Amino acid sequence: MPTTLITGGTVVSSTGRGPADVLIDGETIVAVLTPGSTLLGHDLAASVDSVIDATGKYVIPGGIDAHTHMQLPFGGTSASDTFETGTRAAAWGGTTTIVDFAVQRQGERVEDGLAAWHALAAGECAVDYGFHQIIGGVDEHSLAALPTLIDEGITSFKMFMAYPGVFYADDAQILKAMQVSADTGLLTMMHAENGPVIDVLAEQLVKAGNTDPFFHGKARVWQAEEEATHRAIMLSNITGAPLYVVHVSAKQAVEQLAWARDKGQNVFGETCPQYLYLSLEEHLGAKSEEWGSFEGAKYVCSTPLRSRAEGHQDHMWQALRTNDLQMVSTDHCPFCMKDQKELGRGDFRAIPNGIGSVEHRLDLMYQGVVTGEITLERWVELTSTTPARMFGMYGKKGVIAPGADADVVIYDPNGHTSIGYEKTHHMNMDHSAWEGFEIDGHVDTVLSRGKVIVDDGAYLGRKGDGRFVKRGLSQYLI
Ligand code: DUC
Ligand code: ZN
Ligand code: ZN
Repeated sequence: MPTTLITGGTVVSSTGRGPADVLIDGETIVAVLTPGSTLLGHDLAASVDSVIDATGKYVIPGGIDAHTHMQLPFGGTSASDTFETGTRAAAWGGTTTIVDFAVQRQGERVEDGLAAWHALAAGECAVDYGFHQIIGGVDEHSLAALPTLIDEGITSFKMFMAYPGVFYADDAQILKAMQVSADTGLLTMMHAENGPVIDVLAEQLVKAGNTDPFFHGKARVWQAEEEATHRAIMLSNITGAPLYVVHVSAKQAVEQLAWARDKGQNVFGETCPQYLYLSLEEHLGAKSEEWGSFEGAKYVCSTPLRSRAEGHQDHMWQALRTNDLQMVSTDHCPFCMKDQKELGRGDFRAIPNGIGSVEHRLDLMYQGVVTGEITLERWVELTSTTPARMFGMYGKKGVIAPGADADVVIYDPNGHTSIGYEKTHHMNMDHSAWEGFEIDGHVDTVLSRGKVIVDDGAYLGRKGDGRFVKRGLSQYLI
């Protein structure tokens, strides 16, 4: 097995930082050493197959993006990144594991939905990947299938309180699924927005001629997110199911999560870079020469971008500091403007929901370190360590320690990254929602299970490098 020594860097974990050398044997980290350590009197650097000089740089565990949607069918089209293109873009950005969502729709067998997702991903991925299971049709068959997922290494499933007629689950269905969650330890993930209310508001807006992307945000009011979050919490309270609320964007929803957590409930939440940086006014309401007032379609996602004037973005950063929110994922769900977002010209309801960010999450969150929103250690915790613990991968993933997979990022705090479609873009999209963002840091080198897959501006990996990760039950529960 080839051996590698990463020397001279500062190893950063969720709990601290310090100078250390990292010794890798094949796919695994075997030692974290005081710099300059020798092995039985031998110079280590001279004994290994390769040495990576990380002087002046941070050495961190590879990023884990626990919320992606490669190739997701949505609104009459499909997310534009394949597992091949999306995981390669993830690698460029220092994300070495993704957890994507296998889909089961009403009337379909869970096993078939899962098998279809395996077929899409197998042999295609640049980095390791796991799955959550979307349950789009809660019925006696899907409920019976849920416990069998654990042996498949799928220990979390998502339901939707939004999208009536598509993925929507009503309270009775959610209650039944949560009872299975409580019995088995499967983690219930929730899209918490009151879909029936949103659909009425959206229809009224369109009838009144308010069809621009901006009104996507107007229809998806924060009250619908707060209410659904509260309801999900109460259903979790009744059943004892552990609950993880995805893509939280409203400060009032965070307050609900904080309230439940203060009472000792196993309730967790993630937010996404778009809810930290982008806003209803500036982005959903954007206009451009090329797209006119349809420019905002680039930013149509659900939950929606929120008003900066109402203070949601600042509240998200605060919640990340106080652990009212535990993680940052991307909800990577890319669509091109041409032929995809364009489907919703004249009716915002037909714009496929999603933003592509899998490539930029580590950088965007590092900028929060630079601006003082979070600490360096919290950066690692939010983007790698907690995702590993939350979704049952910790030990192998999310940490630089003996026995862990050698998923390592060497990050240069003196480097710079200019995000832009023409400059640093590898996602399969015809635009970037992050155009013009400047990051005071740079992903220099990425190792995935010991193999250097990105180095000095070159991609050195191959499709098929990534393996399916069988996950255990959550390691984050109270
Ligand atoms: N929810 C997601 O998590 N992703 C894409 C669309 C949605 O509503
Ligand atoms: Zn969702
Ligand atoms: Zn999603």
